[in-house]
Parts: sequence; structure tokens; C-alpha cells
Amino acid sequence: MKKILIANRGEIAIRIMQTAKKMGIKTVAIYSTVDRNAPHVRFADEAVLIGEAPSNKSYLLGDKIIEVAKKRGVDAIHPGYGFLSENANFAEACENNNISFIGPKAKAIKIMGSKLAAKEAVKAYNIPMVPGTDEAISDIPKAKKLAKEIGFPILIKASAGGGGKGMRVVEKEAEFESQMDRAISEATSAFGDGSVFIEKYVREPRHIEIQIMADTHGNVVHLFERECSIQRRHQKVIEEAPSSVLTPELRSKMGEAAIMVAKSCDYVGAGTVEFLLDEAHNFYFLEMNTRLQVEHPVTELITGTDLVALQIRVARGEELTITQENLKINGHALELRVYAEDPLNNFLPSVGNLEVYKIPKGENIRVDNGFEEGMDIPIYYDPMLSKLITYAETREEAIELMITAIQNYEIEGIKTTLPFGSFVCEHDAFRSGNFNTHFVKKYYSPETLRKKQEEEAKIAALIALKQYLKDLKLVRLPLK
Ligand code: MV4
Repeated sequence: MKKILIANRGEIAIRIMQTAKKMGIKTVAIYSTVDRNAPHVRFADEAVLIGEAPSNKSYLLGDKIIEVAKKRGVDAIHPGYGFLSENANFAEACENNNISFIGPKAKAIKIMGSKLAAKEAVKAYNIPMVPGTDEAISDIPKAKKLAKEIGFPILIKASAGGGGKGMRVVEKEAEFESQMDRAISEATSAFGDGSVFIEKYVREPRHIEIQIMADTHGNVVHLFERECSIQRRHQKVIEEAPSSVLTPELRSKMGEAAIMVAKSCDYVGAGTVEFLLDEAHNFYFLEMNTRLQVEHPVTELITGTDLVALQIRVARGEELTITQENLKINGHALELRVYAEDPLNNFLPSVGNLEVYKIPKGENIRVDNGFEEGMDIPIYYDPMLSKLITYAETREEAIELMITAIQNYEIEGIKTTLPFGSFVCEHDAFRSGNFNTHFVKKYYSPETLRKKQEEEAKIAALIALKQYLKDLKLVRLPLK
């Protein structure tokens, strides 16, 4: 593998190119017209304009990207996350054109892209799942009977849904029919597929996912968990590894289950198996993400691995050299996603120019970044600017380092979620480790953030005043 094309932009394109360069592999960037001067374009050995700003006219044009790859003599395509990363047709088209797709086979992407197909695939492997139906259900009286057997509250999910879309909680029997009607029509209009299924609703879950890595020789290892419960409207905010609630026993049980999920679909490459963990610490398989995830760095830090390097080696057909026995957790890592969104104004995307943009530096601070000072934030793509990642021996130290790093991150010209990040990191519930997926809804409001910022401004003013008085005294002292 001498040359790879990165079918992505921003921080993840740069992240992938960094590893490729280290491995002596040439890189080809693609870009849209608004990204002409973007850092990922300059970072690559070659760069090709692919189309207009909207994703469906550039980063989503699979056929055009393959054409470019062929012209440039590319051996493999890394899709990053988002865009074409979980597009089975694209993965297949790459292989049909003799270009290696750095990811799993199309078959695995297809299976895991459908929640019902995923449930079906793992059925024979003894993976714990939330009690529910394992088939699409459109017969409402039949569904109601099943719901009563499962017991309320129940959750209606769209099979084609994802990221929380197409889900409805039903608290009691009386609401069941109307909620089913709504769920089916919503799923039909949103996904063109009205298949829904029902599950017992887990009220206070944590979201814990397991990183796995599989080679083409039948070896599968897990690289432990990431705690991803701190999310807002299904958008992750802070991820960490390890989770403060897993015991070594639970960790290895979940790891084993994740490996089985991977085996159930002949998985190859880096993947993530999502679980819910209930209050009694029972875990349930939810779904599998068949890509390199945004939050992969926290796993890299605690395991001392380079997941992109492993992906590339697996794609070259090499056997994994890491073994389960040799994998150990070392230290604690936190990741804050820094978005160009205003936390005081309903997280509205904040577009504009990065007038000041200075990234914090220091030992055990990693910033996976795709932006630089003076750039405009394009409105066409995900508004994530960077990922601020800290690493330390203990969770407490990693949190302290995160708070300091946020203070040292200088951004002017646009609003960002950095203050929201310090709100979470300073919160007692977060610090105690005792939280679940309801954290943001439960504790966050713009008013609390505004109050916190006012308090801090007051304290800063008091410190300045104290210094001023001290200075005055120094002047006055000789007069006495
Ligand atoms: C659930 C659940 C409770 N009970 N399933 C949300 C996205 C999708 N991946 C699955 N999700 C959930 N499934 C049952 N049976 C609660 C959620 C859920 C959630 C899961 C992970 C992270 C954040 C979440 C926020 C709200 C709901």
C-alpha cells in the first residue's frame, strides 16, 4: 500500500494522514470548493477538487471519488467517519475497482446498518439484548399484546433509525396505539422504511461502547470501553476511557460479547459495539458502528495503540500483532468535542471567522484539530472544530487537565461549546462518576451556565481589585 486517498475533511482527514505519513504511505486529499484552503488539503501530498460545497456534490460522490483514486494510482481509500464511511455500496464499489476500502466488508456494513438485521445476526451468540421483539411489527393489536408481555414503559424504535431518530417512549398501555401510528408514519417519511420494533425501555442507562479490532485471519480483540453517556440530543459531548463503573469482570464480559458481535458478521477492521448499562449494571447490546469513531483517541491513549495504523495493517492483510492478554489499560483519557455552537443559545451553529484561534499545548494534551486562525467556518458540514483530549494517571487529574486546557484554548470570532465543557467537568455529578445519559437534560440550562460565568467574572474582578489594592499599598508604603 503506497498511496491512500482520504475521503473526508477536517480533523479526521488530518489524523489519518498523520499516521499514513508515519508509515511511509503517500496521501491524497479531496476537497470541495469551500475547503480549497483548508488545512487537510495542504497537509496531503496531493489534493483533488471534487465538487461544490454541499456534501452531496463533493464528499458524498462515491463514483467520482473512485474515479479520482484510479487516476491518481491510489491503492486504498480511508473514509474516516460520517460521509461514505458506512455506505455498503461505496465499500463494494471500491473493491470492484481494485481499491482497498479501509473498513469492513460491505456485508458487515449492511447487516449492522439495520438494527433488526443486527439482532438477527447476533441471535446465535448469546449476547444480552433488551427484552423486545426481534422482528418488524406492523400489526398493532399483536404489538400491543407483546408490549403488555414485555411490560411498560416500552420504547418503539425504527429499524432504519439511528442517532436516536425514530424513537418513542410509551409510558402506558393507553398511549400505545397512537404512538405506534406516529412511529410508523415517522419512520416511513424519514427513512422510507416503516419497520419498527419494540423494546423494554431502560430508564436510566449509561451508554458504554467497546472498541474492537479484527483482522482477516480470524483474530478479534477488544480494546476496552468508552463511556459516552454525556451527550446532548444524541450528540456526544464528552467521552472517556475507562468508564468509572466497570469492574474488571464486567469489562471482560462486555469485551467478550463485543468480540462475539464482531464474529457474527465476519467483521474486519476497527469497529465499535454499543451497549446500554442499566442501574443494576446489566448490559444490553444495542448496535454496532462499522467505522472509526470520532472518540477513538481516548482508546488510543489508554491502550498505547494507533487505531488508524491498525486499520491500515489489517487492510493490507496483515495479522494483528496485539493480543488480548497483552492489552492493558493505562491511565485515564477524556475527550471534549469542541463545536462552533452557542451553548447559551440552544446550541445554535455559530458561523463566522476564527479571528483568534490558539490551541492549548502541553504534556498529555492532544488536540485533533482541523482549523486555523483566520479561517471561516463553512456552514455546509458538521460544526465540530476539534477534539480536546487529555490524559493522566487518574480520572481526577485528567479532569483537572481538561479544565486548564479549556482555559488555555483561545477562540474569538465565534461561539463554541468550550464553556459547556468546563460546566460538565466542574459538575459534582460528573466528577463523582455517578451519571447517566440524562446528565445534560438533568443539570444543564443556559441560565446555570450564565450564572457560573457571572460568578467567575466576579471572582476575576475581585482578584484584580485585590492586586490593585496591593499595588496601591506598595505606592503608599514609602509615604508613611
Ligand atoms: C434505548 C434506550 C432505552 N431503552 N433502548 C438512543 C440511540 C440509539 N442508539 C439507542 N438509544 C437508546 N436506546 C432501550 N431499550 C435509551 C436510548 C437512549 C440513549 C442511548 C445511548 C446514548 C444516549 C441516549 C439518549 C437517549 C436515549
